[in-house]
Amino acid sequence: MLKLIIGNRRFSSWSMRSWVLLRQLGLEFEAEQVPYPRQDWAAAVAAVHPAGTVPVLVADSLAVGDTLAIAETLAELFPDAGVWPADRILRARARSLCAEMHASFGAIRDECPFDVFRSGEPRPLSARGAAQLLRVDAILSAADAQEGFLCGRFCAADAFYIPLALRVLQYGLAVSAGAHAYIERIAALPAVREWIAEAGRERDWPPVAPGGIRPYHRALVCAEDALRLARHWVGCWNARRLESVLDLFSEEAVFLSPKAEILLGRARVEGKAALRAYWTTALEQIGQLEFKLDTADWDAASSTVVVIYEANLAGKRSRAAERWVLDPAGRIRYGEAYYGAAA
Ligand SMILES: N[C@@H](CCC(=O)N[C@@H](CS)C(=O)NCC(=O)O)C(=O)O
Repeated sequence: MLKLIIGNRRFSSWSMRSWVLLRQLGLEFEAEQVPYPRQDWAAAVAAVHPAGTVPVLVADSLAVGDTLAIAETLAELFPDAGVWPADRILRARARSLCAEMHASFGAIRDECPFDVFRSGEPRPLSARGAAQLLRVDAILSAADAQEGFLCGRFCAADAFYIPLALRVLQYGLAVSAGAHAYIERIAALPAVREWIAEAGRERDWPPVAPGGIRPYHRALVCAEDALRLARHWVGCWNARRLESVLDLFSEEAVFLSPKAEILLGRARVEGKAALRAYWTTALEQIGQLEFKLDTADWDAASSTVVVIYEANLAGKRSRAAERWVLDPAGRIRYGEAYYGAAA
């Protein structure tokens, strides 16, 4: 049985290429994941193949590193599977596109790191990135009008461009209608949907459609996640959507705040029901409430998010901060509010 060694489905775009190729062509294999973060990640991967990157295809005594070599090996092992098109001209085009993907588009890849769960919030590209996107657009929009793929039927070329195509959705990049039509088609492929669904299960994240609204109830893994969570929290408060704020907290959450001490006579509020009662009363009494986000940061080791913002409560503006400790499902299990100098 073939084995494919892969990284995290959320981030590992190269793993996705080989995995989707195998799956979409209906080839039998099993996937073995070396997940991040793991202290000995590099050593664990290097033990399979000295290049130390994923994916690696393991076939009997062979360990093949690198997506291009994996595609060629699969074509050799399964000559009728359609890794490359049967037509010589289309085959040359497919190989050329794969090689181009392999060697190019560095600016887009650096500026827009692959993230299955990114919501589509637009990110401006540098001039280099924008020039590369024009080339990507030309490639994707030239997909075969009848068959719908880059070189006739689905083949390695499509698998190689999938992560780039999904970045267009993840980062709200502007492309032509033709390229968009191809991207939508590729995002709907069963193998692509399966990869995304499994990415959701890896960390107990609910499955999301590519480019869909990102759910907040899941583990955070980077500073950008923390910032997005903080933006969501500020937006909920400013819209006075108390239930949406409470939704971010676990049932047993504990919250500590000097404002609670003034209002309730004790700083510590325990449990979601008590939090709901406290904030309902606070909202009624305060009248005006407006938060402006300054920054948010994330400490992976302690699963802690720190949010710095400006609070305008009943017309009194002050610098403020919150510290949230998250549970494994990404909900706030402990929160603390701090108020600083007048803003
Ligand atoms: N050229 C390689 C690139 C593979 C690659 O860079 N994979 C990333 C994960 S998406 C990796 O293993 N990075 C770890 C590292 O470079 O140490 C291929 O086509 O497979």
